[in-house]
Amino acid sequence: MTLDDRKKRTHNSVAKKLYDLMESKRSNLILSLDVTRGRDFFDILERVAPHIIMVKTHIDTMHGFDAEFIKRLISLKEKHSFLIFEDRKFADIGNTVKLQYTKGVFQIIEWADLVTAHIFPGPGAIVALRKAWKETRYERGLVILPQMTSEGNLFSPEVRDRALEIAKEYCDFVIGFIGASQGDGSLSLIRERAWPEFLIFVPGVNIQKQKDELSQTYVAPEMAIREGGDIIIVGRGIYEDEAPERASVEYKERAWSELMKREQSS
Ligand code: 5BU
Repeated sequence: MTLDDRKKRTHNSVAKKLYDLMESKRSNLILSLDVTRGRDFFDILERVAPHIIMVKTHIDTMHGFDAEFIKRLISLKEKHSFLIFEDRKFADIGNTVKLQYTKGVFQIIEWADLVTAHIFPGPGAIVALRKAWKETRYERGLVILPQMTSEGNLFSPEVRDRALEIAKEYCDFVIGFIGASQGDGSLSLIRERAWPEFLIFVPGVNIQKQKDELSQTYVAPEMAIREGGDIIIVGRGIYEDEAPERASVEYKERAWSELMKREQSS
């Protein structure tokens, strides 16, 4: 199926926008901008923004977070056409995740197009996040986790299968999955079993390294896509490079040409 065919099947407007951005920017790259100072954040984002379809944040790691940060982020989003993905990994009872999504210092629902959630607490957490979204007029979506990229993680085939079911059940809100490309076929299995419209986002992508010193594992962009990922998530491979823009172009071109190859051969 082409990206366009897949786009037509989706039930969520954020997923539609992502498909559109992929086609218009010819990119399937997300920048995971895990720098903790606003100055560095905006300096790198300004340079890399033309090449990405989304920036991924861990907003609770940002020094001096305030409303001004969000204003600046949204103005860059409008200037360069990308979406915002807060990797919050919600993992509590429904009532608590709803509060975490909508209230407090960060008020994530106000500015993040997409967020992540674990399914360990059961579907109540997903139901609650979806309910919070339905109480607004915003276009929002959710990505759930059937896998992780860290070594020794405790994810199981049971969690993977349940994630696939939950995504189908709440397909107006859940737009896809975080996938971990480990060369063992488990990511391909998710791709085969998931509806085609679901997007698979693959972190743990780095051209220089196989792992970091804190159990993160990496594959090359080509492997992430070949195994069934649609979109790669790259952090340190870009923002720690001495030329982040050049690095982002390399990741973008390698991931995009692999995706086009996959699309043509399917
Ligand atoms: P890195 O610098 O490219 O290693 O950053 C990877 C990012 O993706 C980082 O923000 C992680 O929190 C995120 N991530 C991940 O690495 N692996 C996972 O399984 C999930 C998220 Br879920």
